[in-house]
Amino acid sequence: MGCIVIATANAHKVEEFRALMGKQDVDVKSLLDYPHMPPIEENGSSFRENASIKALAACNYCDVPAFADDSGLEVAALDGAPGIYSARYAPTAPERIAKLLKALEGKTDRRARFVCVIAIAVNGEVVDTFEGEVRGRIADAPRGEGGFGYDPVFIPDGYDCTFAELSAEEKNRISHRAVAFRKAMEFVEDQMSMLDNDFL
Ligand code: ITT
Repeated sequence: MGCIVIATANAHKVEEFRALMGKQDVDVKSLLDYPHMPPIEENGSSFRENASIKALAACNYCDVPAFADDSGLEVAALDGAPGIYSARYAPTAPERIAKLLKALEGKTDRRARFVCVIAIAVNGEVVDTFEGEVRGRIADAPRGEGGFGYDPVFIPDGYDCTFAELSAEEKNRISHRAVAFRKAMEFVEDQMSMLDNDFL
């Protein structure tokens, strides 16, 4: 069985990736399994750059192929904010949501999208990146207990409920992460020979 590392310390992302991986014959680790790894400085200016930085750092430190996810919420009426700063918009998830709702007070345009870029690094090199998005709108108030981050205020197009009100299976069918992940897995299946780690 091969091994890969998901270059994230976000337990919710790890859980979603594990579910997306399904029952592939691969040992999936995350940065939670490498508590002594120095923190990665995410100083890129795009989701793609930050995903690449994380994938490379994890691949080099853990010495196995790495998948990294950089993701966030872009809100049209806020010119794309919080965007790559989604995790740093405020100290905690409820505070981030409160700040977002306040910034949107009185605005009728509630359009938003979640974006995810997955970077794959193998043998010290980023081999490719894959982007996924899901479009939707920001709810007037938080609803639901599932998911994480901005899920309680994000209503995907075609739905009346928030991501936090969907089952984990449904979110994992339509999310930005799921779209990017499916593209990444198509690439991996095509390019298996590049991954010298018995990956898959
Ligand atoms: P890692 O860098 O360790 O992966 P992180 O949480 O800091 O963890 P990011 O830098 O990619 O990850 O920030 C992503 C933020 O965007 C995340 O903390 C959430 O606030 C938000 N976000 C991303 N995907 C989300 C999702 O599926 N549901 C809700 N919020 C999400």
